[in-house]
Formats: sequence, C-alpha cells, structure tokens
Amino acid sequence: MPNPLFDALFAPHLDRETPFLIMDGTDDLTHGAFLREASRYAHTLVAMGLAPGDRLAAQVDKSPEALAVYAACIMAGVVFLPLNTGYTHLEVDYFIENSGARLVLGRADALDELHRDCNRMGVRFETLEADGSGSFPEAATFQPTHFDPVDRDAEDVAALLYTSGTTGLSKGAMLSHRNLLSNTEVLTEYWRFSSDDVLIHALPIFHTHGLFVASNIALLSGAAMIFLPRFNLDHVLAALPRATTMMGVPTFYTRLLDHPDFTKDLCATMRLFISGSAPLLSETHRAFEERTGHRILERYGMTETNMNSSNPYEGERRPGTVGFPLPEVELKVTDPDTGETLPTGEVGMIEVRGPNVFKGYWQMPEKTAEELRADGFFITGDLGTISEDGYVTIVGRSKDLVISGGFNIYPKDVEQVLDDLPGVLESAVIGAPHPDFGESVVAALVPEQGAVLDISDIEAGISAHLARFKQPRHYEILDELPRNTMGKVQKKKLRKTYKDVFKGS
Ligand code: MLC
Ligand code: AMP
Repeated sequence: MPNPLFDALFAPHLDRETPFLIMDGTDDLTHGAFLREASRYAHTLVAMGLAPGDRLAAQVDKSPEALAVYAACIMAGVVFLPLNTGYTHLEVDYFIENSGARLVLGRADALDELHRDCNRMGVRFETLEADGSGSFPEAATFQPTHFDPVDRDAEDVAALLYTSGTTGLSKGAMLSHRNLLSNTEVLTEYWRFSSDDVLIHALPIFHTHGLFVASNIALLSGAAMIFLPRFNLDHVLAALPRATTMMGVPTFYTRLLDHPDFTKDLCATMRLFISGSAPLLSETHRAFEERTGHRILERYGMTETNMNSSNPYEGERRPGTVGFPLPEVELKVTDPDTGETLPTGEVGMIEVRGPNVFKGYWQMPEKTAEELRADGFFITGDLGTISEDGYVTIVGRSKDLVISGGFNIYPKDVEQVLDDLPGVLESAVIGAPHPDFGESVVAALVPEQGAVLDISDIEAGISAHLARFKQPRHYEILDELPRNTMGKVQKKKLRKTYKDVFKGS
C-alpha cells in the first residue's frame, strides 16, 4: 500500500540502528529507535480516534519526540499542523478553530490557557514537554513499535502550515505528499546529501526550513542530525567539528562571524553551509568566505512552495543572488499588473510552478485564486530579476512583510492589535534594518485627540495578543501618518525616515 512520504523517508530506515538524532547531553537516537517511537505515536493517534485527513495541531518545544509526532502523522495519514512556540494562546486559538483540529498537543505551561480554550472548543488537548514527557507520550508507552502505514495518494495533504497575509488573516497552506517529497528529492541531490553527512540542526521544526528542508533531507539521505533545541552559539561552535553541513537563517551566520572562536580550523570537517528564509547580505557572504574558506550556498523558498531556487553546489555561488530555479521548478518574472513575462534582466513579480507548489489555502478558495493562477503558477509576492546567465536575485517584496531573524511578521497583524489599544487612533508598522535580525519591527502610533501614550502601557497591552517576535522593538509617536493623495499610508516614507533606528543595537 503506498504512502509516498513514508515509503521514501521512513521505510528504508525501519531496522537501521544507525545514528539519526545526535543529542547534546541526552541519549542519541538511531533511525530504528526514532521510527519505533513514531510507530507507537501513530498507534496512539488512532487510539485517540484520529482518522486519515484529521488535523493535529502541535505547539511543542523541539525534541526528538516532537519530530516523531510529525513522522507519526505521516504514518497515520493525519495532517500535521506545527505552530510557532512563541504564539500566544489567542493566536493559537485561531489556528485550531480555522483548521478544525481534532487534537492539540501543547506544553503543560500552556495548560491553563490553551487547555481551557481547547475545552471550550471541544478539542482534545494532550501535553508533550521539551524533555519528551507528557500525557501524549505516556499514552503511547505500551503501544506496538510497528505500524502499518495508512494508504495515501501523492495528492493527499500531509501538512498544513499557516502563513499570514497582508490582510492580517492567516491562511493554512496545504502541502501534499508530492509537494514535500518532490522537493526533498531534488534538494538531496542538488546539495549532494548522503548517509555520510552530519547536519547541524539548530532551526525550529515548526517551519518549512527546519522541518521540510532540513529534517526531510536528512531522512531521505540517511544523514544524521546534531539536533539542538535552538540556535545557541556555544552549542553550535561545539558541534561544528563533528559535522559536515549546516542550514540556517542569515542571523546564524552573522552571529557566528561575531564570535572570535569561529575559525577555519573549527570548520575542518564541514563541506556545506546553506542559508535561506531571509536575504543574506553580500558582505556576510564575503566575510564568511574570508574567515572559513567556505562560500555559503544561498537558496530561496517559502511556505507555499518549499524551495524554488538555489545557488549551485559546484559552480559559482554568487553573493546577493538565490541561484538558479531548481530542477522541476519553473520560475519567471512577470509584470505585476498584467502578469506578462518580462524580458531578461527586468525587475518584476517572481512566479513559480512545479510539483513543489502547494495545493491551495485550507478552505479559502478565493484567497487561493488570488495567488495561485489557473495555469499553476504561484504569485510569490517577491520582486526579483533573472540575469542573462540565469541567476535569480530578489530585490524586494510587493507584500507588506517584515522578516525578522527568519520569522515572518505581517504588519497588518500587529497594527490590528495596536489600533485596538486605548488612546491609539491609528498605527503603521514597518521593518527597519537590524544588525542581528536583518530586519526588526518599528511602530508609528498616532494618539487619539487628548490622549498621552505611554510605551510601557502599549507593550503591556499587546503582550497577551502577539508573540514576542512580532512585537515592535521601537516606537515613534506621531501627530499623523504620512499619506499620499489617495489617503494611503506611505510606508516607504516611514521606512526611509526610520531606517537607522536599530543602527548599533
Ligand atoms: C527570538 N526573538 C525574536 C526572534 N527570535 N525576535 C524577533 N525576531 C526573531 N526571529 C525574541 C525572543 O523571544 C527574545 O525576546 C529576544 O527576541 C531575543 O532572543 P534571542 O535569544 O536573541 O533569540 P534566539 O532564541 O537566539 O532566536 C533568534 C533566532 C531564531 C534567529 C536564532 O529566531 C531562529 O531560530 N530563527 C529561525 C526562524 C526560521 O526557522 N525561519 C524559517 C521560516 S521558513 P526577549 O523578550 O527576551 O527580548 C521560510 C521559508 C524558507 O521562511 O525559505 O526557509
Ligand atoms: P515564509 O512565508 O515564512 O515561508 O517566508 C517566505 C519568504 O521569505 C519569501 O517569500 C521571501 O520573501 C523570503 N525568503 C526566503 N528565502 C529568501 C532568500 N534567500 N532571500 C531573500 N528572501 C528570502
């Protein structure tokens, strides 16, 4: 019986007692041990009444057990919905409600709020802690260690990943077995991954980068992962001499470069550093090569499409570019107004088509139609150009989006919360260059007539509603927002005015 992701990522390793998750300080896990754990979880999902196609939402810390939940979902045909651990319970409520999740896995510290919300919504709640304990793994203790995978079609949805939008409404991107597997196969070959590799995994596993790019590639190739709970500089420095590859957001690389212990010698066993999720500055690329002799390989992707383009493994890794469209991916640059393909070298909207492109947004056909053309091209919202020799460069975004340390923040999400605070007439949220996070959030606030705004009140007022990473790091109080003749807020002007607020921070 076919189950495309199971057959490719898990089946070959079922009885392999080869290193899979190398843990710092706790027990390492072999491929076999990981899959036995995942099998017990898959039985537990069935025992809890989940059927193929049901959604499981998980807001849990990174751990082997959390990754095993993903694997269990694939085995049982359950749609996996991972959530940023930084989200407040109010943010999570929306995802649970919108997806119609049958089961929510959370941390005990969320018990009071999230558990209560789940009770209200009639959704089952179980716990999974960072150390692998909790009511869910407990329920799995005596389940069998073999699970016959549920039959799945390549077009069946394997995961639902929410991405916000310029309207402030989060949309669940439906990713099928084919979407995920085709991209994993292409990338594994493009980046030459094999069972000899040891990948430093310091990314979160609730996003495309850490889950589908890093973990799926390791599984397909049989590579091991040094599985760190988060990006801790000392732990990454300690891991480097045991590793061959690393994947990260640009903040990983700037932080490494800022540390005097990060040397060429430390990278002696490394063959490849990969960067993505946000623009890598050319100066970082050059400084990295000077320090280590390695040219970072930059690639470009997004939640809806997985990876679209990559600099080559062999050949020139050109700083400031995201390389060539990947095999099987068509990438074109179009006129944002007409959709016509533009001549080589011109800047326009990047559109992509291929087996990597998602199936659409969960129960939002009209949103899907706005971004996914009938001919299969997805309108990315990224502005770019293709050079004569085929390199793609991203020059900006048409979507109103801030990318901070690889996390996406949609200004509308933040503005809606700010506008609701007492004394705030209106707000405008922008991104400004930040030395550590690449970009960080700035809010311009206009008080209601007669009101005096106190920033600490504002900060307290938003903290229950917005994940910490979305919260503004700098505020400006203005008499009015700059507007054009049509009355539209001139964010470009605000970005220019406040471009230096994080300089030196
Ligand atoms: C943490 N904080 C952030 C933040 N991460 N604030 C803004 N932006 C971020 N990215 C908050 C913390 O809550 C903390 O709040 C403060 O900032 C300082 O935390 P820190 O200790 O410096 O942060 P750290 O834990 O080191 O995290 C930084 C990071 C992490 C860059 C290592 O954010 C990270 O791992 N980012 C990767 C994101 C990612 O995987 N993106 C892929 C998306 S998929 P306080 O209150 O203490 O000040 C995608 C598609 C593709 O985009 O192409 O890949
Ligand atoms: P997400 O929705 O979290 O998947 O974020 C996807 C967005 O991240 C893309 O649409 C781009 O704007 C941005 N992105 C990803 N990789 C890169 C890159 N290498 N350079 C510039 N932007 C990138």
